[in-house]
Amino acid sequence: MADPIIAPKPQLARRAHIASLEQYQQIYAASVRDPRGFWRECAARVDWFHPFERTFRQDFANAEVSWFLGGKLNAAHNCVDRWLHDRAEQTALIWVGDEPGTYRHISFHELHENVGRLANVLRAHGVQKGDRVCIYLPMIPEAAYAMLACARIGAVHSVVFAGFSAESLRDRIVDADCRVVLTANEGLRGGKVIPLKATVDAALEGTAVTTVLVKRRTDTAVPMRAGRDLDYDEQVQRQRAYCPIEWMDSEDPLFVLYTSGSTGRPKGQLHTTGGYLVYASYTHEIVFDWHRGDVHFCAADVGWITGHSYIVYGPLCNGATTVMFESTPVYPDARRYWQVVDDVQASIFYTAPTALRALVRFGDEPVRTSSRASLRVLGSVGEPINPEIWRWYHDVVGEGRCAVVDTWWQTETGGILISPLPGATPCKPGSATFPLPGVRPVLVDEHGRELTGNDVTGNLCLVGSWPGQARTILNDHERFRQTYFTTYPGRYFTGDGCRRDADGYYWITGRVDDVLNVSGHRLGTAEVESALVAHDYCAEAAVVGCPHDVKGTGIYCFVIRGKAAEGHDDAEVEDVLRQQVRDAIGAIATPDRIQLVSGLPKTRSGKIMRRILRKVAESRYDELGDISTLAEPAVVEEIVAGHKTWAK
Ligand code: 7RM
Repeated sequence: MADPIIAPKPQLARRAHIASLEQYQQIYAASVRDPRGFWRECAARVDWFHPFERTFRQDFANAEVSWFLGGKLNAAHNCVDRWLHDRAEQTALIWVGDEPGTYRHISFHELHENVGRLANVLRAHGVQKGDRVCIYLPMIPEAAYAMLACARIGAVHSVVFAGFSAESLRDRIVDADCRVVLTANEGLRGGKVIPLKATVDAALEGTAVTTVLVKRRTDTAVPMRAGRDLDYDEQVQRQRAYCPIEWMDSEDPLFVLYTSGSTGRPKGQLHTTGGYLVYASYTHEIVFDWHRGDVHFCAADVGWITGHSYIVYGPLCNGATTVMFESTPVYPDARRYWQVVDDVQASIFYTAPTALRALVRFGDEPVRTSSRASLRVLGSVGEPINPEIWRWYHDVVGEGRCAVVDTWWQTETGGILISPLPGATPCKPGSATFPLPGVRPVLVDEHGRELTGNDVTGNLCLVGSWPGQARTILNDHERFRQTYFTTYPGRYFTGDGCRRDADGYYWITGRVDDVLNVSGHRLGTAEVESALVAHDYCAEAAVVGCPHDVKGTGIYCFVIRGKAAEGHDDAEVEDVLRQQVRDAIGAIATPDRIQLVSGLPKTRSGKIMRRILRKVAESRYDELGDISTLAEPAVVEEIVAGHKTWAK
């Protein structure tokens, strides 16, 4: 049966930047015919201190791309100063606090002052162009000030999601060699207190950090180490509001952001100034069909790329009003998002399917109590959106009037690559539809052969660079090249599987590597495994994904007990190991199931057959395939039996 198609709403098309499928197709065709011309024109949307001389250079064999060469600009100038002449009193940032009804409106003028003062504080503490600064803050305006203050003076920010553990934080601080950390005494989310400063204290042992700036978010006094820790407010009060701008080369780094891969520790993806900014602002405008005056509400956390590109840089670079939401979708109850939408009169709302799946369980009533009349565009990001959830988003949240944009992209891509456009694209629920202008996806089979034509399934690659592409992995360019450019030479490999249907629509099928997508967050199975084996209750571990109603993918761990676990009952061992993973990585990595086993399915050469474990975790016992090559085929029976008792 053919998939149903939802046509773009005429009332959206009437005023849209890209207002019909034909117009999209024309722009797209022109963009791939003449990428240099297309991106040169596109780059005019940002303010250049000095114009660029060359649009781009690309050498995928060496994993080298550069954009807008020779140009000079500053991201904070573009996000703040640039708007002072005509919208100084317009709200730049609406902060939505954890407690319902808590709002703060920060104008571009105030944003300028806050960023300037903080930039001067950083300078006063020796931060110079190119230095890395770690930001471990909750969702408070200071997180945006911190990012922009770094950008203003040419420092490279490394935002670490405030849900990560001390150990994860330390790894990132050490890897990026940060000397300065910005944090808060505590965070507040869903009425719960998060002890951020205590986590920072634990993380800093043995690092080179000299300065910690501590913002007071709650009334709790926290221990401050003399000579290292400083009160944020005291420091900014001492500085003047104006801080001169450091003009950056297009290819000077703007930020590093860590993301999980299939092997080893998370990698620091490095984004540079010119290309990233052009791409974040362009995609923000066309994908959400943003117009001046629209309030943009992206419910992500600034600790992820979605927050970087679509809370801070994209919207602010367009002079938009952007919302920063400190709370959760269910605090104090499931009406919260829609209440905020009404209160701030949001035109655009952007979240992950996992949040929608959690809300669907409460039925339509919590949605219906709100008006939502201000909404025009509903975005989805982070994981495939099930067609039923897409429908609910469209029919119930959007009351059939709003466009739903299922946006596919990655930390590495800097911005959205495949997505419908509100005024132009006929949608199929569950499909991210078509590539944005200037983006060239290809599907390849396991031999690297390009699958041309439609109705094909393969691995998703990109040919041709786009300005938002990450330039390298911090301190490890070779790993960058290996990971993304060697599997299919001449192409960037995304790690995702994808189908292009008979009508040319793209359907992302999920990761084809050992990366799990848990509630829209990336997690390497290898990371969870190393956390487990670091405990002496665990001798060996294999981690795979399992279906999960809300998270999309859950974390399923097969564990062989360590000697130290002898004499402890199963439940206790499981609890200890579950806590171990939380402590090592953070709450987002909490295992959904730990199954104690006496052996793991291995080949005779000792390689764990994950394929089998994946099938077991999905309850697909009939699809285990050939297990005769296993060293001990009998362990499979035990594993299946153990899984059945849990999954029944
Ligand atoms: C923005 C972000 C990237 C991975 C990516 C995919 C998955 C993201 C979608 C999606 C299906 C989508 N960055 N993914 N968006 N899968 N449909 N619309 O999420 O680096 O954290 O994750 O997320 O597997 O490779 S990320």
